[in-house]
Amino acid sequence: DSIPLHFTPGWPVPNSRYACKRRTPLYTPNEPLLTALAVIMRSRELEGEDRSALSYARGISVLKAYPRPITSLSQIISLPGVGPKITALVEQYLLTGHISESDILLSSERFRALEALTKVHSVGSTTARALYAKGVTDVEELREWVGMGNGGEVLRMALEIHEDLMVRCVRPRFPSTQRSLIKGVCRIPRAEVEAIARKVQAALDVVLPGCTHTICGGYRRGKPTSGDVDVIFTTREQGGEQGLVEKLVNYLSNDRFITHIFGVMHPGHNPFSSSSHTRSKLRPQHPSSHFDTLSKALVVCRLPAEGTGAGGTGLHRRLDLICAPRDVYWCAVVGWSGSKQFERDLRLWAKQEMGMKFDSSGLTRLRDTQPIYVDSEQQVFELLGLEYVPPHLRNA
Ligand code: TTP
Ligand code: MN
Ligand code: MN
Ligand code: MN
Repeated sequence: DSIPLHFTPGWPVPNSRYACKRRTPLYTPNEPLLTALAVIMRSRELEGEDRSALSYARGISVLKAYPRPITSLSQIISLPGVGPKITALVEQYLLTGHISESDILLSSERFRALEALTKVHSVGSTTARALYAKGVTDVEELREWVGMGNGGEVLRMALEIHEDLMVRCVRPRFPSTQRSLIKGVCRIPRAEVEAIARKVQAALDVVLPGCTHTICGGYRRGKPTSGDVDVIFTTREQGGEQGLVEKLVNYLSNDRFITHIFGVMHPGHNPFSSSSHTRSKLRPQHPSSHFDTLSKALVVCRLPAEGTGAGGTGLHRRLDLICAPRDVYWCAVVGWSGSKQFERDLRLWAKQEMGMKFDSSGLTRLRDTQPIYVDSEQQVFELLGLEYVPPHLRNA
């Protein structure tokens, strides 16, 4: 791979409050500082303090686009999105090498519990807080709670494969003292992401010839490892996608590649019909499943470790399969490539500056809800009045 992942000499200082107007490579020279700030942001998310969390997310994202080591407050004081709170925290960090609130959070029982519980698929921060209030403070206690007949099918499944998804590896960017806490999901190396996508494409070739796909998410932004695999696919003919997600999931389940199905959804189809309404009330949905109206399946897959030579490891892996109609395919690709902050600001920019609505299910004019069809990724940026930003510079 030759994707450039670092700042290069002469890189400009970020000057826009919109992440989609900035260029942000994967690696920052200010990693320890940004990690400490991210702990506070995460705590705000876990506590449901969404406005505060978003404000941290914005400030951290702007600092992530700062191309040099931050050694003095004067470097950051006039950056957009960096307010007095973050400035004070950076000041503390520059003086002491620590941010005390982060250190306190990292050793707080509540933060650790909420963080551990939300690592279980389908457990969002609201659920985690409710569980904590009932005395459930780790995944083992969650198992016991579910064993007593609580929770639904998705949670039961999520616990079943939790250990597989959470094996003993550790996110390397956290210092060793924090390792026992922040055990991330076992990340997926690029070669395995590619092997999983090949398997999906081979299945598409059988169930509906002519389909194409793009691997999106962190993989597309150049990350060496991914938390899951995000495969966006479309058909050769416009309108050919009816029933395709089901066919694909059936095929791959019969093939014993898909091992668990967290959900298959069509949020854009009859959103107000009584049946789909009832269904979404009964079944907990992945918190991220409704940020667009595309048909999708959130599943777990597994490529055997030996014999096939296909690049598998035998580990269970999370896989998102997203089906986009031909005419919104490139919107879907942009919308699922991230980063989360880049996507937030694309939507905000479209609305505030262009009078348009953008998300991964399409681009529309707000004034008359007229859909705008696109046939390349570059065109999405053009229509939004933005300079093209390649995926590896969208790590905002
Ligand atoms: P994710 O797979 O959740 O994130 P990721 O691929 O960036 O990182 P990871 O390696 O941990 O999987 O989501 C895929 C993309 O979908 C994400 O990059 C941006 C978009 N997205 C949003 O726009 N909003 C959201 O709330 C989520 C969860 C994702
Ligand atoms: Mn979760
Ligand atoms: Mn992903
Ligand atoms: Mn995903």
